[in-house]
Amino acid sequence: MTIYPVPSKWAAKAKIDAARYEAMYGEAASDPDSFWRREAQRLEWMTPFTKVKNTSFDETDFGIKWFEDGALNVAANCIDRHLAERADAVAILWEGDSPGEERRITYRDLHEEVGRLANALKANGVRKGDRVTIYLPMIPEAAFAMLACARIGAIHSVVFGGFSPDALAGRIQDCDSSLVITADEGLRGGKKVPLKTNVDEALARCTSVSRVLVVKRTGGDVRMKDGRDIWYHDALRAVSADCPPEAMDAEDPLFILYTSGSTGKPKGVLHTSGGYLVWASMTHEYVFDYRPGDIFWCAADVGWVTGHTYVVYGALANGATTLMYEGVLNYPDFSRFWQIVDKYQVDIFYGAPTALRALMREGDEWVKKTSRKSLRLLGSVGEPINPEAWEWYYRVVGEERCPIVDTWWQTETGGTMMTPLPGAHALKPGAASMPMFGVKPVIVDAEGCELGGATEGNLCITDSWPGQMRTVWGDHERFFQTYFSAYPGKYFTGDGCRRDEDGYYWITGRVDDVINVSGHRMGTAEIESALVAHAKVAEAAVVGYPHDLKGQGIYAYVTLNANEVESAEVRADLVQWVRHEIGPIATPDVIHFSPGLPKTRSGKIMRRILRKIAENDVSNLGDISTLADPSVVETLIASRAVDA
Ligand code: 6R9
Repeated sequence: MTIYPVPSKWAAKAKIDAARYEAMYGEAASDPDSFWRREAQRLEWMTPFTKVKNTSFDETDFGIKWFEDGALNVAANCIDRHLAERADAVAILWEGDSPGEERRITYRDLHEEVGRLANALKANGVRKGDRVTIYLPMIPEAAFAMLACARIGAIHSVVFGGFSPDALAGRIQDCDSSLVITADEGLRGGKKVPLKTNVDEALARCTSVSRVLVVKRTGGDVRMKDGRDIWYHDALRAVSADCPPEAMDAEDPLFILYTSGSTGKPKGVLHTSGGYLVWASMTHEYVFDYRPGDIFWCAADVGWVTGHTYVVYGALANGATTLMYEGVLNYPDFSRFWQIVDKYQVDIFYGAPTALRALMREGDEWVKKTSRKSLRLLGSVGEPINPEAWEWYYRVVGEERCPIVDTWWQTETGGTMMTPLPGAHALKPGAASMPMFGVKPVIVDAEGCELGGATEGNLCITDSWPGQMRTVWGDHERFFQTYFSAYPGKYFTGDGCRRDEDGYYWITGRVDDVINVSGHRMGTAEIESALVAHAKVAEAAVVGYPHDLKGQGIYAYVTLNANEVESAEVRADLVQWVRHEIGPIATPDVIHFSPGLPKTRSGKIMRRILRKIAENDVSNLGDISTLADPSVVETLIASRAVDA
């Protein structure tokens, strides 16, 4: 394996060099109060805090509070604070789905847009603490909506535009949103996404919603329900732009974001105001070595946490110019990303391995016909990056000039937890590398014993950091059970991890029943419950398997009801069904008809065996003697070739 030392230019100029990393890491670990008191000054507080850290992962006095007696407003920190110096600087650079469509929103514009929308929310009955669901494409209004909620202290829940009406309804119901902000249609790669129609379908099941604001994006024909639906531009016209920001306690909720876990329905991950914004701002600055004036492009959708923290909150808290792209990587062609980089002279590009693999497959010419000279730093997020994709990113996209920050983190962690810092750490392709300030990782074995030195096991974090989620919306007990009960006193990430002889961390992937498909996180249980909801399905078991492009693919074992016949039509129907139930991101790659599933005598499905068969690694299935009917395994192996 090649190791890339820190280039001397970076060591000399970066905000964080090796010595500074050691000093800051050390201080954050040994004296968190003084470290975080200082870092929190990057924000403007309406009421200064006196207490810094008040956290415990132990069951008896469990609780997570940061800066608890301080007050601030997140939107004011992302907008108003910058007006004195940067009112005319561009806050959001928006590139539409089709080349040639663009918008430039200055901080002054942003202040006006957000103030007006905040007043419109109030005029439509939204109060501090109320929940607002945002179901929008990647248009500036998505950022306006998030910030308008933050301005008045409403809690936003952004639902990715690719989710189905069913998935949307579940998320609206779970947090009892009173208002939904959507658009007539989204636009991705020239194709229309029927957002408003999806909302209509979802709301047939949601009683809590009394208002829907509809942004006109495509002008497509949509039905407006009298008394419930209002055009966004009409709502804004009716109110003033002057909306003083609400003073929020540091621990007041900022947003809920639903994410998949290993069991049950998606969890509403709750983030609060003070700690989250300190973490978002600090990591955005140090990880990307952000400098004022940089054009920063995080290619994630705001429907995911990466979009929350780096398209919106971290970038705007730092007064950056954040690029927001509505479209996809191959429209009109596979050069699009790099054309956008050239068009706006992007300095920092942050994307997902699955996108890089898709681009890599198309050949270097698409990249090479662009300049990319403006790029200084590249980032990766969402899933482990395979060394081959890393090398391609480094050599072809970055021309060996741009360090790559491979940032490991989770919806739950609020922002980057591990990464190499470009001025401090030599790069090892595929390694999440080193912990961020304040992050104390440990690797434990199945019994929870901490393992020292070069080792491999389950990744836990032993102490709180400001960006940590505070609870699962509506289910604090589930929060504790999910993350703190497996290894008492520690936060369990759900990821496997290796530490090498240099102390570098390598994320090996999920060790629970969560799979990562194209950087999208999904619970196998969710897909299973969608499958069994189909009239012809008796039972289903879903596992991940290695997929060249997606990282992991979705492999579904399906047992049909006794009177049903396995056929290509049923298979196609099941695939459509899941797409309809959850959304296209959950499309099964393989449906393997299985007359029986391998189960223990107590009826537990042996997923380990199903994973092996899906991976086509059947030479070593381990002990199958505990199965109720071991012959099921032979049948599955024999039928794999036919189905997969
Ligand atoms: C930010 C985000 C979290 C899961 C996480 C892990 C995987 C994310 C990674 C990575 C290896 C990286 N993951 N970044 N694995 N290297 N740089 O993606 O949040 O959607 O909640 O997913 O993604 O398995 O546990 P989220």
